[in-house]
Formats: sequence, C-alpha cells, structure tokens
Amino acid sequence: MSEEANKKMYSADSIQALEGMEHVRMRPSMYIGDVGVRGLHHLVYEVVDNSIDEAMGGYCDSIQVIINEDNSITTKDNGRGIPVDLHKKEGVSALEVVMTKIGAGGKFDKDSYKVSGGLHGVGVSCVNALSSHLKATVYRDGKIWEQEYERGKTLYPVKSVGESKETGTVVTFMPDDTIFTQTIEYSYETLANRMRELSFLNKGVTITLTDKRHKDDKGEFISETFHSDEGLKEFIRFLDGTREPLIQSVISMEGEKNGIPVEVAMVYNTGYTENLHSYVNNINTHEGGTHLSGFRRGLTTTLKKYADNSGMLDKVKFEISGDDFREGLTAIVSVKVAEPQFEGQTKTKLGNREVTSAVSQAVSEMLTDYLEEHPDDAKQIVEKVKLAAQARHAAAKAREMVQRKNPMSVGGLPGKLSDCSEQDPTKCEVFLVEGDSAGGTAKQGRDRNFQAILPLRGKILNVEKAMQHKVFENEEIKNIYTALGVTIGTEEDSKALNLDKLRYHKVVIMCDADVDGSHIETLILTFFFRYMRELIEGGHVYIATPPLYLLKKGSKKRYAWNDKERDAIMKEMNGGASIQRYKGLGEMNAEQLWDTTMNPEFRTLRQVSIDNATESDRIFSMLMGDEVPPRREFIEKNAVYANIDV
Ligand code: 0RA
Repeated sequence: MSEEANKKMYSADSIQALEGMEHVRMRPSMYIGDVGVRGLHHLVYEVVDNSIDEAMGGYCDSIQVIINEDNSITTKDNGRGIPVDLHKKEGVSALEVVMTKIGAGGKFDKDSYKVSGGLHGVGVSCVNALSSHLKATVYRDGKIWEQEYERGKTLYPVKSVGESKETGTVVTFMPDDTIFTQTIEYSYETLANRMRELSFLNKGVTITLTDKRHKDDKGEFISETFHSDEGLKEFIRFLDGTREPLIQSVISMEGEKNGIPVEVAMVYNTGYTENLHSYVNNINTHEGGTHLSGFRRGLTTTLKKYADNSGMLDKVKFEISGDDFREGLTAIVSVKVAEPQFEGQTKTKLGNREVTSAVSQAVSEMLTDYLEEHPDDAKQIVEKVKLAAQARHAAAKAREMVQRKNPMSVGGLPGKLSDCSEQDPTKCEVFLVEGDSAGGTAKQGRDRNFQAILPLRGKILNVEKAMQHKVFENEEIKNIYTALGVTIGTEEDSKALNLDKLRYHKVVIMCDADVDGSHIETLILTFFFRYMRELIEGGHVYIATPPLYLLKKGSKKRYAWNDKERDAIMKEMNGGASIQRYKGLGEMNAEQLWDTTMNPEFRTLRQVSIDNATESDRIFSMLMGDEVPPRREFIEKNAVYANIDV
C-alpha cells in the first residue's frame, strides 16, 4: 500500500477502533479486574500471555521481560511477530488492528487456546489503551516494523525502520498514571512469581526477568531466568520441597483426552493438609471447577479400587471418604480449554462439563499404571488413607465440640472475649491480641461500642504441623471460631466455611512489633490461610500496626512507625526530644494504644489478601513446616530485598 493510501485508510478506521479503546479507559476494571496493584501487573501478564501463546504453538522459545528504570515494561519474544500485512476487513496493518481494536484478540486462527473469560485474554489492545505510551516493534518478513501509540491512539501508520532476519515482537509500555492512580511501581517479586509459574506451566520456554531499577553487589541488574524441562513435575517439587515426602517419586502424566490437553502431577507427603492447584489456559483457577472435580473423582475411584483389590481395607470398620485420599497430597492439574466458561465469585471456577471426564480418565490411567508398577508406594499411600479416615472420625467429634455451646461461657461466647455492644456485624471489629496483659490494655483503650477484644494466650498452635482433630481441639482456636461466629459446613459444601453468622466484619490481628510478635502474627495467619481462607478472601482480615517509637519534647508527643519517620520527627522537633522505643504493646497505656493503633481516624490497618495462592501455600509450608534451612534462606533473601527497597 502506498504511504498516501495507508494514511487515508488509517484515519477512516480509527474512528470505530477508538470507541472500544475509550470504553476500556472509562471502565478499566471491566477488562483487567481493578486499577490497583493487581491490575497494574495484569498488563504485563496480558502481553506475556501472547508470547506464551506463540510458544505453545511451537513458534517461540524465549521471552524477556524488563522492568525499565522509569517503571515502564519491555517484553521481547522470538515468536512469529505480530502480522503487519493489510488486514482486509479493517483496511490497515494487522499490527494496528491487534493494538487498537478491542476484542480482535489478535489471533486470527482458531486453534489457539485464548481465554475468553477471566482476567487475561482481553488482548494487547487493552494494555495499549491503559498505557500513556506504547511502542510495538515487529521483526517479520525480513524487516523491522514499528508503530507507537499514546493512550491507545495511533501516532503514525506502521512503518518499516530496518531489515532483519529475526522474527519476534518487542513491546514497551508505560502504564497510564491517570488510570493507575494508586501506584505504577512494579513489584519484582510479583512478576518473578508469575514468570516462574508460567515457566513450569509451559515447559521448554525460557523466560528472563530483569529489573533495571536495581543493581546487585556486582553492579549488574537484578535478573532471573526461569526455565523448566519437566514442567509440572518440577513445579510439584518446588511447591512441596519443604515437606517430608511419603513416596519418593512424583506421579505425573501429560496427554490429550477427548481433545482436551491435560497435565497432572502429584505427590504425597507425611503432612495432613491437602494442596490442590489447578490451572486453565495458564490461569490459576482458585475456585476449582470441573477439572478439579475430575481429578478428585479419578483419584478416589482408582485408589479405592486398588485398595479394595489389595485386601488392605478388609479389616477396616469405619467408612473411608474422598477427603481421606487427599491428606498429605499436593497436586497440580493443568488443562487447556478452547472456550472456557468461568464461573464463581471471582470468575476462577471452570464450568465446562466435558472437562470432568477427560481429567478423571487421565488420572485413572496414570494412577493405575503407577500403583501397578510401584507396589511399595501403593502400600504407603493406602496406609496413610486409613490413618486419615481414622483421624477424620476423631476430628468430626472435636468439630462438634467447636459448634456446641461451651458451658463455661456466657451466651455461647468464649469467657475471654470482651464483646462490643453494636449488633450490626458490618460495623463491628474484633482485635485478636497477643497475651492477657496487652489484652487488658486493649480492653481499656477500645471503643466498646463497636470494638471487641479476644486475648490469645501466647503462641497459638502451629496448624501446619498438627493433625486436623488437634486443631479443632485446641482451646484458643475453638475460641476464635465461637467468637467470630464462624462454623464449618454450608448447604453446598460440608467442608466450606460458613460466614453467614460472622459477628465482625473486621478481624484485626494485633501483635507486638518485634520478632516474637511477627511469629505469632504468622501463626495466626497460617491458621486463617488453612482453615478460614474464605475469611481472608472476603477481605475481613487485617493487621494492626502499632508504632515503634514515642518522641517527647516538653508537652509535645509524636509517634513514629519506622526509623526514617523517627529521624524526620526528631528534626522537626529541632532535636533534643526523648525517644522511647516500644518493645511491646504492653508498654503502651490504654490511651496511647487507642490513639495510635485502634482509633479508626488515625490507625493504619493492613488488609490481608491472597495475591497468589500457589505461592502463599509454598511460603506457609516453608515458614511453618519442619525444615529449617529453606526458612533461613527465605528470610535472608527477603532481607536483601528489604535493603534494596530502602
Ligand atoms: C496476532 C496474530 C499472530 C500472532 C500475534 C498476534 C502475536 C502477538 C503478540 C504479542 C506479543 N508477542 C506476540 N506474538 C505474536 C499470528 C501470527 C501468524 O499467523 O503468523
């Protein structure tokens, strides 16, 4: 096309394209979920998803992601490159269509597994619409092509800027700070976690993440390369690495069932928790769905059949349920579905019916073979299932105790709870406070209208290392259940948490700002993560932040939450102030605690959220599990980052 004709076509078409792009800018949350930290990172995932698509098609094996100094992002891949030829229907370069047309998706062929619901798969055009500036460079057909955009608007028609034998796509974008008003600062860790996950889910692809904002001690940019030859098999070892294995090998399969690509990997450990992770088209399906049901069904029927045939269950008097087969199980299920239907609260539950039997069959075949070939492992697994069933019966009894009214308490509430007078749960808060003495101060300092106090005795049980019935028998934990008004079992799901009668919409963990305090905080969070995940997901869990210092000069009093603040206040007061370092909540009087930590007008509460359930799972098992070395490594690694952040 001549330069002239190109320009003409371009202007005529741009009118229609802009409508969709404007809509993205007006309602960004509809496309990327939110305009906070999550949405900001989704922009990167969106572009990388396209590169991964190329990789899944066998056209690309290398992807680079760079966080530039100004927080703009550059992604490079060695795929086919976005097509640049004339798009017949639109009358402009295909590159421009891909970049400026919402819903064009980009792919003109049907055989790629593009995601139609969920948060990904909205197309690079969305990223373009939400960027103050974007530049696309395409290596294709022996040439280098380029086009730039501002807030989704094309700055000039696609042009050739050079020659090259390579193929691939380079995209550099700057998130629009008038859209992402909260922050446009990228988190290296968040991106690294996702790139690692993608490399496990798409074996063979090499993904490099580089942070040009920071250098290491050798003067080189922080950078990591993720590559997995074994895929899910390696992912499982990474996830379960800090748990003690029950069997040595990872059981895995990869194949296609009824036209649906299915990948499964699983391993048993000696622990008591069930860790199932599922993915559809590389997206973590937190709420599970038909693929996970298929996995459970395949696992239960196959193991049951094997156990029955082996005669190992002959003398077992109690009944064995599906749950018993999954104690100490860590598994990942990954499927690719052409037109996925996403359901559920967060649209992360797969609805496609046909997937259940595909996964179930795949798991049955995989497990049947494995059990036949590894009779010793099979025996270990069946023994564990028997123990699990036994423990479950004990747990059921203990759980009943949690629900039954405690005769020692008033109105069914724990005696240690100092309740508030307000009856509307949406207005109520409960503070879980470390120790009786701090509990006493909090009780005096609170606003009893809407704030309740539940003191916890010292270190609460480490649920990561305890069997379920021990958890439900634990006094402090029983108190938490009854105080919160939370029970187990809904009409739909006997194991789900029932939040209908939740008595406080804010549950605030308040611990000392020291090492012990943060350990207790982690113990409580571990309990919430394993046993009350829905409470976190509902946005009900918060962490209080007591100050570290009190500065006094004459009658003037100021609080500081970190060293930087302390120094700044010291300067403001022209020096000469006395500094008191709070070692614990107990050193504050009731008034100080109210002023700094409990009064909604001045306090800072940190809301707890689960950004990446798979990674959280690994971190909790590492922090609270048996093995010390990985824990030390984690703490040291994060200490390094903490330094860089300053
Ligand atoms: C549209 C069609 C094709 C590939 C792509 C878009 C594509 C998009 C991105 C975004 C980042 N990297 C990408 N790589 C490719 C198919 C190409 C063909 O049929 O030749």
